[in-house]
Amino acid sequence: MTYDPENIFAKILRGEIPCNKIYEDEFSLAFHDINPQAPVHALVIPKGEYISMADFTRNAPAELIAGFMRAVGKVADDLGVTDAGYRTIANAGPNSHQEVPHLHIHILAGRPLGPMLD
Ligand code: DGP
Repeated sequence: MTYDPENIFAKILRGEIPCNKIYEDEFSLAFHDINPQAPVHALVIPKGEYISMADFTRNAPAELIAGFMRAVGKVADDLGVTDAGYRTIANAGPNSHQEVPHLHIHILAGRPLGPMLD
């Protein structure tokens, strides 16, 4: 599968469509999910053309991988959910119901989330 530069998160990264931004640095952008599944539902995406976690960890430079993962933890801290707890999810491929083919980590928090697969 090749990266589709017209996917919605690529457009957000290029500033072609708006997002409700939480955090940005040279490696990543974080913003609120448009269809929140919990009181806190953020998305963190790497700056680069990566479809999935497998694509990212195979092909991205180590500095970008480290910077992106650091951003996920920082966003959780900045949102104030670290102590109460939160869930991170990165869907990949059809069985996961990945809708947007640009790697993104969901951060879900703000209520008890229940079992992993419900
Ligand atoms: P996934 O199923 O893992 O690919 O999740 C994609 C998420 O992206 C889904 O929770 C809804 C969110 N989403 C889709 N389009 C937009 C958008 O234009 N803006 C924002 N902020 N979120 C979006």
